[in-house]
Amino acid sequence: MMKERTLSIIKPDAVTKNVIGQIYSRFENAGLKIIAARMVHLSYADAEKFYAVHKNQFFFKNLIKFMISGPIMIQVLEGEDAIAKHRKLMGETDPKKADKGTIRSDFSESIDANTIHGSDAPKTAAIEIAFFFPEMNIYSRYSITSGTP
Ligand code: IDP
Ligand code: MG
Repeated sequence: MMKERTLSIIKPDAVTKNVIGQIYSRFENAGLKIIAARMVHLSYADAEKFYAVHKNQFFFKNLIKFMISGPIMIQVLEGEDAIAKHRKLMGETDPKKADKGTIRSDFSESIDANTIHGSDAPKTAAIEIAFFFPEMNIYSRYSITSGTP
């Protein structure tokens, strides 16, 4: 187990539904700390840049259109195994396949409007966090002296 950071995005469908707080509670109840946050309405160009790894996928255009359809809530989460913990809270990409009680099972309408993004590995987490937040705007609550998050 390791203290990690992950990038989490509450997508336009969930911001529209006004469930940011409900989703934040799930992070906190799972032991994850919100150490940076901002609301953003992405430009087409920035959404394309953020999702560049998917640019050859058939769903790319739809994904970009959806991600710029309204404001999103972006946060950095910190905690033990934050990446896997957050992915577990999210559930499968397709909400129809997501376990009951996961964010996507409870809030998502479709695989396109699937409520939440989460980094999938330490390397991508670092890249995605740096895309939205300079280090000076991240407020780690990990104590170096006690070694506990
Ligand atoms: P993830 O969000 O669970 O990590 P990825 O495979 O990284 O899933 O895909 C990124 C996003 O692209 C998904 O969250 C979803 O919004 C969209 N997406 C992925 N696969 C499909 C698909 O088969 N049809 C439509 N949209 C998809
Ligand atoms: Mg992904």
